[in-house]
Amino acid sequence: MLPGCVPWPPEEAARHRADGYWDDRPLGELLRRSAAEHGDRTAVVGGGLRLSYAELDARADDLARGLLEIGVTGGDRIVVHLPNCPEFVVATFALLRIGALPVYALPAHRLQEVGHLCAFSGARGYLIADRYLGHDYRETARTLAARPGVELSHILVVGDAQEFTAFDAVEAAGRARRGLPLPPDGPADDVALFLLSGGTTGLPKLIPRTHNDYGYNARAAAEVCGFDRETVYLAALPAAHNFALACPGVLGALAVGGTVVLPADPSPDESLRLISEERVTATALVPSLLGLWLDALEWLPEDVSSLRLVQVGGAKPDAATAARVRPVLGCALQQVFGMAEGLLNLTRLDDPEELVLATQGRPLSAADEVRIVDDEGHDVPRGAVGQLLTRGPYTLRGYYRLPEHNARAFSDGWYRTGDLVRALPSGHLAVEGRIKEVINRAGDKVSAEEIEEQLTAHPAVRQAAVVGEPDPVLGERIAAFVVVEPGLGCPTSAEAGEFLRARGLAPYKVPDRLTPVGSLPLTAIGKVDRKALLDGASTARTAHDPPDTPSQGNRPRPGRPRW
Ligand code: OOB
Repeated sequence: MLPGCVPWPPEEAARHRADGYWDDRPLGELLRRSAAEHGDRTAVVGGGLRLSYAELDARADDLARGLLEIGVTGGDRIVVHLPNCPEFVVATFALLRIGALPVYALPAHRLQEVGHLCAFSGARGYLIADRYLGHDYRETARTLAARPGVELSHILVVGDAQEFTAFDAVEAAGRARRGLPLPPDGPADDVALFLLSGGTTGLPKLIPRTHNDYGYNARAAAEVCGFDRETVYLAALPAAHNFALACPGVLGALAVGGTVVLPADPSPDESLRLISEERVTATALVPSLLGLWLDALEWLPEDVSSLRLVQVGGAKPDAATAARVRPVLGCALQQVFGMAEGLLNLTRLDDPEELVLATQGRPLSAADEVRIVDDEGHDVPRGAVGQLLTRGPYTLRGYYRLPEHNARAFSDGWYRTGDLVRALPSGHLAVEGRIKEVINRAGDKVSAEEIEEQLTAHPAVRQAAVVGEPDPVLGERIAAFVVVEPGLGCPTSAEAGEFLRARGLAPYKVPDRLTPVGSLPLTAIGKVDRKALLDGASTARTAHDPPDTPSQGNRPRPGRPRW
């Protein structure tokens, strides 16, 4: 096991093998098997390309050999910062095949997040697109490369590489070495890749996912969703996120010989166009994006009759939006309550409609263990709300290199999710809230602590507290309360946003609203009382942000969601 990662206890690992959950096959082989079986079928469509399984498999091998040639080796961490494009898939399998570990950054991440990921993971490589949605990733790479503590030996660029290494050139070098053997696979219970946590602490934590656990995750999710070689999966959300990567997502579709369609941008127009052109059968959305699709379909003439399944997750959809899926999209809705840490809950295709509409699903695996506990850690009576704890064959046993945090977040292998849920007699869970200090803004998880730290870096801000307040479109929006340094003026929302973006913070983390306060309310034990701030905010809003004032900040406009 890679140092800094926590393995499953040997007896549990043995049980997961004996019960058939772990198959001891490396993830890089998933594509090899599908290529052997479905070589001529289309694996990936995107970026103007249409790759068969045989082509995709060969490109992954070429890149693997090219990476070895430039000195990338097993165990190296490579931060993958790509939008949804065929190169994302090629790179994923190439890295897996040489035992290098992808660390998946989201396309919206900027210098702050990527700087942390590179330094914390000890990354040797950074893989980017040249530009995407107006952002030049080479500028980020340039700044990063000059930073102390970041040791990037390889910066690879898809597109115009400028002074960096061209992805295409590395692949071409590998193509010239076709036939040379690739290194033998490592043990399948070792780490295959890193996902990012939704963020309860200041900066994203790294979640090690092993070949065995992630392979099972993708295969089992594909089975529950009825994926097969006829499946055409549209990755409308970033493939770097667990939902679109393996729940069942890109990996689940490729495992069964289906086709993965990668849109050029996340707008509903592009996705809906592709659904009609490629006869897409399944996709995954966050509730806010689903809302945009449903609205867009009122005026876009696209034919979505090929759709069989729309998964909705990442945040809880409101009942009215969930109920519109079948009449407007003409397909089944599936609610998915998942987390990069592991546990996936899904409604089943044959569940009664009331469970599909009103719950966030039940655990994927018969081997998933869930407990719902009160503040003292005692199991609540059936049907009562409590914190969800879980362990199982694909839920992590510890974050990467965070022993102190792990001591709090886990007990006896149980992961404390920070989510408040209620169980129905059927075993389905309804998400009722959360105790972790995370804002779920349109499915993007934002750590309150991280934004507070960033805001206090502003010279005029002495203290800051950040809370999520209800928003009809985003689910929650980011409200910041700041205590200003005596004698200095409070920055406006727009100025604070400008300041944070200039510091390299991902745009989706910029507060939607900023309110100056004389002091921060405290709880009895002296913590910032976020509930009091929220309650006060509903009154304060009339004073600072009348409802007819267009919202400052970064509310996504229809047609340009952040995901
Ligand atoms: C997914 O993963 P993450 O890691 O970005 O976020 C996990 C957190 C959960 O702990 C929960 O707080 C929230 O996001 N969440 C939901 C939800 N799905 C996730 N809250 C309410 N209702 C839901 N349906 O978000 C994720 C990973 C895999 C599949 C789907 C979503």
